[in-house]
Amino acid sequence: MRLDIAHRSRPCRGETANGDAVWLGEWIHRPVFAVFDASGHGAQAAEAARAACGVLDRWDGTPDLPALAARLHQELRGSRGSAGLVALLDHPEGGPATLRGFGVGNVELRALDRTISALLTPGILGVRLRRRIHVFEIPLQVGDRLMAFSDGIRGRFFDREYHQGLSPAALCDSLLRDHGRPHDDATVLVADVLDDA
Ligand SMILES: [Mn+2]
Repeated sequence: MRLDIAHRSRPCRGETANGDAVWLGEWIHRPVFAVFDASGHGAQAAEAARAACGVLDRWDGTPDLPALAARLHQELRGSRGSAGLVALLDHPEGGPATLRGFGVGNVELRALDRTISALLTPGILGVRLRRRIHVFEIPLQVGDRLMAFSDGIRGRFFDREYHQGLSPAALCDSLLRDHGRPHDDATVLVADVLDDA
């Protein structure tokens, strides 16, 4: 099982610096994606989002999500702070595939045509975070479509009609065009779950 991922991000109207950011990587053969939405917008927000991505760049790949959340919280101290969602595809040999992750603050994760329970933890990385974060585990099937987005994307776009014929990249473009709020940085990441073949 693998993920076909596309993402788009743009700053709010009147800004060149983007306080949202996407990070993609691989930890010990597990694909990982993250979306950050730093508080506010502009240069300081962009700095916080960059700092969050830097933490992931330096992470050694240990799939310990509470430890990663704690590290993000610690390293973002003194910055504007950031909402963030981090998720990885766990696919043990012969076992079921699972998307495992956490979200702090307002970065949502939804699936097309099915309800998933990607429960978020309230707080702001770098500003306030409860001791126990919620780690979600979502069983995945080939054909699933996942969407992670910052609060600069709003609206109802979870019915199949809207998605008809759209690749992950085309869907990202459509969502920014149709559902992006002009006065907030906006980011969307789409991941289709595909067979290895
Ligand atoms: Mn935002």
